[in-house]
Amino acid sequence: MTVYEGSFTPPARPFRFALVIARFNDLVTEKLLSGCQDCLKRHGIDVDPAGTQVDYIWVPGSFEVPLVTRKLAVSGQYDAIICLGAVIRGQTPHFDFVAGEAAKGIAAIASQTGVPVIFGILTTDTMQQALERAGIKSNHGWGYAMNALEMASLMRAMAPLTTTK
Ligand code: INI
Repeated sequence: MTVYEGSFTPPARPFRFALVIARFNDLVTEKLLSGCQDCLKRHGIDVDPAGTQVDYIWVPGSFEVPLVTRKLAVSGQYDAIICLGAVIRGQTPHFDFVAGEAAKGIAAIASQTGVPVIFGILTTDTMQQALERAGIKSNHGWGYAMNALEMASLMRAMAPLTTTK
């Protein structure tokens, strides 16, 4: 039997990532983005928007994330896509619709296209909780980037399983 797992060593053929970022609650999402970029950079990825390894796509809110992510996934250009958003409950039922659609949409895209899509959409009751997860206590953006690196690497390691003989 074989063990398949991702590694964090930069591969010979560089990875390409797309980051989809919601502007809504950008006080939070910009911090998640910084954490993400910091992690990617420290793992040898060129995060410069003018470079060839990371593309950045801004959308109005988390609800719009799946539409854009699907387009990116089917393009076949990316080893993984990281989705960043912050849905904060407040006093409105809007939260459940926005968070639910974003989660459902992202899960469906990954399973339908075979491209790893990282669910980096914080869902919290308060802005304070969101900020704590975006850098005040720890930055979940860093973890999302680690997940993308691991999944991108794992997909390449598993490539022999999908090669037809
Ligand atoms: N979008 C978010 O990303 N987070 C939220 O907390 C949020 N709330 O609470 O309303 C939110 N709404 C906007 C939504 O994502 C769409 O952009 C909008 O409904 C237009 O389709």
